[in-house]
This record gives sequence, structure tokens and C-alpha cells, in this order.
Amino acid sequence: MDGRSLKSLWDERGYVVVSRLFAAARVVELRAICDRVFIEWLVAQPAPSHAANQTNMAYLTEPQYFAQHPSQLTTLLRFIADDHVLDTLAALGVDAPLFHNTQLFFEPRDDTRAGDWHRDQQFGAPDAETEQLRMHQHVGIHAHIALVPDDHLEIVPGTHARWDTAEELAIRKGLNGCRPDADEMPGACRITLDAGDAVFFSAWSIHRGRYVAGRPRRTFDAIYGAPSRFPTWYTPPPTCFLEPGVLNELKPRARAFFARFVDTYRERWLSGQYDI
Ligand SMILES: O=C(O)CCC(=O)C(=O)O
Repeated sequence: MDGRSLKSLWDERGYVVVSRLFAAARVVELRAICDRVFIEWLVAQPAPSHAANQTNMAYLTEPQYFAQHPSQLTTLLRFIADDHVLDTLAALGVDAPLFHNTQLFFEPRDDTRAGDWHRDQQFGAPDAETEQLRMHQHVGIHAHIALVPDDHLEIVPGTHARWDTAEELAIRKGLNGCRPDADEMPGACRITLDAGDAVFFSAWSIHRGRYVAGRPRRTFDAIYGAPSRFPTWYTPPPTCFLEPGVLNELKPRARAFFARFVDTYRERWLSGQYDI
């Protein structure tokens, strides 16, 4: 940090790095949960050796991972709604954050590659107008929390707040002979995290990951939004949040945070209208 407020850095760049968001002992605790869930996810895949070359898994709060480890679910929820996380989101201007989802990024087994440049709102969007509407009507913030040192994420600063230049668009959409995984994205910078550091970045900014086989990566990603009066294009699945008593052991602030999530989506979950 260079002495400027998180909010001014955020407004300018669309990302902020928070060093030592979690102390070493808490990183060990979160990593133990993520490692166990990761292994359980991997062995449950129809083709584990293929899955081992993916770059991330999602929905770490699924109840099946915690049937034998109920207290770990509470611990995981406490991390997602930790005071440091919620305080950072508030400092970025999101006072009533809405939980969205979790992911764990890991190193591919043997398939090193660069990911495609993208904005998260592009997925399933039929045209640029839809992408731009989503950008303006909704908030999407990733909190990447490194559990081992991680320099795999690249972001084009400032793109959270503007549309693509012609060159960016050509790369992102693979037009005019450009490749979406091109090395040469103008202005891109690489984010470097130590274990326990976090980067909060706008899901709407142009970004991508690089995936390096054999170099351990364990980055927990929690995704947050904000309540919006506009209809969402993606309803996250309920995972554990329809289980009775799941929030009982949380402190009031964390419980209120997840209650907002449950209240937002309960009806859609109960009628089976959600994405997976
Ligand atoms: O950190 C990464 O590997 C890329 C993250 C990303 O593209 C995303 O979460 O949308």
C-alpha cells in the first residue's frame, strides 16, 4: 500500500492487495480444510487424472464435504465472513455484501498453460450491451486469499470501470487473429501474494490466471456481490445454506451476512431455480 485509501486505489485500479489479511496460524487452518475438500472433490470426479489438470474447483461449502467434519464448516464460514474481509469490503464501498460463491485454485498436474483473458460478466452474455449492463447493475468482487505464495493472477488495472479498447477486445474475444490467452495484453500487471495475503479485485475487470504444473498453488477465492434491484443472471446453488442450524455457531455479524444471502435466494432455491 502506498498510503492512499483502499477506496481510492480500488476506484482507480479495480483491485487492492491486503498484506497479511490472515496470520500464519489461520492460513494453516484454512489450508487444512481446503486441502481436505480438494482431495475429496478430486477422488469423486469421474476422471480424477483429468480433473487434476483443471485449475480450480467451486462450491467448497457443499454439505457433503462436512458430514464428518461439521465444525470445519463453521470455521470455513467464519473465514468467508471474517471481520477483516467484511471490513475490507466496507472500505471498498460495499457495506452490505452479498455472498456469492467459493472456489479453490490449484496447480494443474502436468498441463502448464495460460488462461484466457476475460471479464466474469461475459459468460453467457450474448452481446456487449448485456455485458455492459451487468457491469453497471451489479457488483462482483473476488477475494483471492493465498494459502501458499501465488503470482498467477494478472489484471488490467482500471478496466473494472471502463469498456475495452479495440486491442483488449480483440484479445478477449479472439478477434482479428488474436488469441484470448495472448501474452501481450497492454497494461496488464501480475499480482504477487505471500501466504496470508489477499487481493480483492473486480470480477468485471479484464483478468486471467496462468497455470503452472508442479508449482503448488492453493488460493482460496470467495466471491461477493451486493444487493441489486436488477434481476441477476446467475443464482448460486444453496450448497449448505438450507441445512438447519448451519449459521447457529456464527457471531451476529457473520450470521447476518449469510442470512442476507439465504433471504435473497431461498425462494429460488426451494423452487429449484438456481445455477450449478
Ligand atoms: O486466479 C486465477 O487463476 C484466475 C481467476 C479468475 O479468472 C476468476 O476467478 O475469474
